[in-house]
Amino acid sequence: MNRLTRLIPLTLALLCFPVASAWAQTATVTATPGTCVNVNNPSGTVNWGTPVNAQTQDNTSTTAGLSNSQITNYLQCSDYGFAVPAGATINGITVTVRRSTNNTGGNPRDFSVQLLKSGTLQTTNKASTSTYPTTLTNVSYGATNDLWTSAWTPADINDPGFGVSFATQRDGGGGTRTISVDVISVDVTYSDNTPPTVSSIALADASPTNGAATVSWTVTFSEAVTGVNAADFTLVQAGGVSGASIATVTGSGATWTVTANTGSGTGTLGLNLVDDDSVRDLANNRLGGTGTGNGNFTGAVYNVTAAPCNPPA
Ligand SMILES: [Ca+2]
Ligand SMILES: [Ca+2]
Ligand SMILES: [Ca+2]
Repeated sequence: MNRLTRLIPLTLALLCFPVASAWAQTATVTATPGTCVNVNNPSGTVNWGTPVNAQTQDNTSTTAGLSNSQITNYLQCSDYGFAVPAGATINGITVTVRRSTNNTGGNPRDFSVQLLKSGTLQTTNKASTSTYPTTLTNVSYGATNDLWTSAWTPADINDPGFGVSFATQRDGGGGTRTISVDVISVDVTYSDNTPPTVSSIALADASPTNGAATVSWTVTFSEAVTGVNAADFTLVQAGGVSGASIATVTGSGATWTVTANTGSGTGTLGLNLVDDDSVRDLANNRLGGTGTGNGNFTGAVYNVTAAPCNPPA
């Protein structure tokens, strides 16, 4: 058998069996910090100006001016707002720093690139010896399978004290070099085999409805999901209510809002989620697990009433 004929049966086997479903589902989520501040670096002396400028990629940077062989204090960014689901396994962390120098003389470069766990500096330092370029450029540290020699739980990643500590140095003298950092973003890669579920479908408006033309429900899932739209819901009209219809479905992450026109008549109006497997978590697990119907949920019910008539003047 030549090599090609050996490969064909293997290729067909891979095409014919849904082996991927047996593998861990993974997701990579990206965030920018809610907080960036100066923190004392025992080896450094130079503060970062306007450190909040490192919170957003907008070509507006925090800057530090380094003369001779100076070292900066730590630019520490945290409060990334991650919402990695409980039960997930953290696989890797990638830090991306968008930085530049106004002049490459004296080799402006990293002093330290470290992670913060609950605000505590972790020991692994991924500083590079590469000279910064003169235009803002992204450089990444870590990988989708690199934990920086620490153990991480979803709670560690979601903690406001999770973040990055960054400092810069020069190797030589001559003039002052202005280092710029536009943003420090973080990617977290995790495995998640737990399907999302509906946690609640709650009334967002007053009941009885007292003549309201529209009412809304707040739909809360067990974790962030995508693929939520009007086709995932049915209205349950009872009593004398008729002609009700779903108007809008808005939201993101774990919290969504469904708004319906109340139609006409007096009675009750409920909202149910009907699982068609379109709703998935960020690791592509289907609502309630693979299969339609296993993620169904019966929501709260409004008493639909007309506004009371005003007494004659
Ligand atoms: Ca910026
Ligand atoms: Ca999940
Ligand atoms: Ca399902």
